[in-house]
Formats: sequence, structure tokens, C-alpha cells
Amino acid sequence: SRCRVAVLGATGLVGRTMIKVLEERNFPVTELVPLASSRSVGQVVTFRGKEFIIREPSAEAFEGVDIALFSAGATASKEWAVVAAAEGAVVIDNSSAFRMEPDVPLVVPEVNPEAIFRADGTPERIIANPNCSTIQMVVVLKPLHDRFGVKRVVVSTYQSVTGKGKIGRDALESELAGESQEQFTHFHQIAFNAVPQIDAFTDNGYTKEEMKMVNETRKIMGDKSMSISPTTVRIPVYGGHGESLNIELEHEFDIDDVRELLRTSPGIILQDDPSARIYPMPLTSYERDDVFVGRIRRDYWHPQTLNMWIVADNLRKGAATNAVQIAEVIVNQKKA
Ligand code: 11C
Repeated sequence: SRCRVAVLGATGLVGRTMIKVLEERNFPVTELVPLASSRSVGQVVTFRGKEFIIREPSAEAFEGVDIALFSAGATASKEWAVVAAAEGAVVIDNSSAFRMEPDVPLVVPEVNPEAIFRADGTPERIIANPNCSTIQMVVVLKPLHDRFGVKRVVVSTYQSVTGKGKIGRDALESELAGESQEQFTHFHQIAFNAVPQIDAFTDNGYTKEEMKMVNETRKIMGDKSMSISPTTVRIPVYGGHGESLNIELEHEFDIDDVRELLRTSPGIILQDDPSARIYPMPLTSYERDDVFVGRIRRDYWHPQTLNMWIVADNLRKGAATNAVQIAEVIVNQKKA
């Protein structure tokens, strides 16, 4: 059967990764429609050995599109999601434009795949892909919550420069090469540094990135009572976001049960053998689709609380892979 897939933002870091992930996972694309802003028109992307020319988005470009993956920023999403949906596409939107809209599902397939569908079994027309730092955390919280009840999470992030897209990657590269900074619009050097601000501050003293972790997590987990206490930090790495988690549970646990539970949960790879220096790192999670979990241990002072360290490739599970997995759930239920 036909599956025409549009990618809006096809020349960005996430858009390119979406196209790569569609190819790698053998997604049943019958036609690829790569779209981007006028700046990128005429550039080519390669998919399954064939070159495709980038076009600008328009109602016509979305005609006959079944699935539209959006990663061109919130402004473009607000402009084009309704247009694509009116043309009959299911839009899977990686921007923050619709995430907190009550009628728009916010989905991580390991956690709440059922939210994709309406009561009549058809998929919603617009589905939001969460923020990268939220996605990797909820993949780990979900099995813990189902089994032990998660009460409170204190999380500190160590986020890759690629979260800012090409600008972030280029800034680090040029700083490491000792080049002038004038072309970049950031406030602090990131090379050899750590910056405890991602996105703008809100009135409550937390950044927007931190409030995404609070609000998106509660929506995806369907639990408004869970308290999340985040500090988000940019560090000079490529390849993945790290998160240190301190998780207070409602019920007592055995640490080996926790390890076994996470080892067998979907989307997780356990890398937890400290004596052999095995634990997750951005370099080793790079270009992988899973969430890597290690350093699992009981909080020394609070016996009903866990500590762990998790890493995922923010362009993959944090963005492109999660969006393609949502599309996979839709295509697979059509087949069933
Ligand atoms: C970062 N998490 O690492 C951000 C990027 O809401 O999709 C993704 C922003 C978003 O800078």
C-alpha cells in the first residue's frame, strides 16, 4: 500500500536524521517529500541511494501525503501543521508548538502509544513529539512507575550542543579551533565550559527547557502528582544528552529487581558494570536508538530512592527516532 512521507525541515540536523532513520528502520516509504525553507530549496537529500530535491512547503506539496514529520521549529509548525492535516496527512511534530495543547497527544511509544488514536481507532491528525531531555527520562520512569510508583524526581542534565542544531555544533567546533565568535548568537563560550541555562528563563526561576521536563513528563505519564525538579545544563559534547536522576519511589524495592526490570523494558539498554568501567556515555550512545542506563544504586541516605545515570542520542531517540516510532505504530495498526 501507499505511504507518502513528507519531512519538513529536511536539511536540519533532526530532519536529516529522520530521513536516515526512515531508511535504516526500513519504514515502508513509497515516496519521500523533503521540504524546507526557501534558503534550502534546490539542495538535495539522499534516501535509499536516490537524490531528492528540496521544495518549499505549500498545500500542494502536502497533497496525498500520509505522514508528515515536522522539524522546522514552532513557527513553521504553526503555519503548516493545519495545512498538512487538511490535506489528509497525520502530522508528527517535533517542535514545542502543540505539545501542551489538551487535544494534541504527546507521545513516547514505550510509554503511551494508545494516546495516538481517537476513540474510533483512527490516529489524531496532529501528534506532538516531546523534547529530547523529556523523552529519554520517561522511557526509564515508565517501568519504574508501573512497578514501584514514582513520587519525585530530581534531575540534572548534561546536554549536547546538537540540541541547538547546526548552530550549536558549529559554535563548539569553531571555539575549539580558536575562531572568532561574532557569527554566533550565543552568550557564553561552550568549549571547556558548562552553561546552566538552556532556553530562556521563565518567571519562576526555571528555564523553559526545565519547565518542559516538568510539564511534558506529567502529560506523557498521565500523572499530575509526580514532582520533577530539574536543572538543565549545556556541556561541550556531541552525540547525546546525559541525565543524573534521583528517583523517590512509593514502594520498597530490591536493587537487583530494579536492574532486571530496566534491562527487560522496551527501548532501554542496561550498561551497568562499574567494576569494568561500563556505564553510558554520549560517545557510545551516538547514532544509537535506545536509552542507555547505568550507575544504578540506592540513595545512600534515602532507602526508598534510586540514583542512576542515563544517556540517549538527542537527535535519535530524543527527536528523529521517536517521531519515526510514532509513525511505525500508526502504520502497524493499519496493517492489523
Ligand atoms: C536542547 N532540548 O537540547 C533542546 C532542544 O523543545 O524540542 C529541543 C527543543 C525542543 O537545546
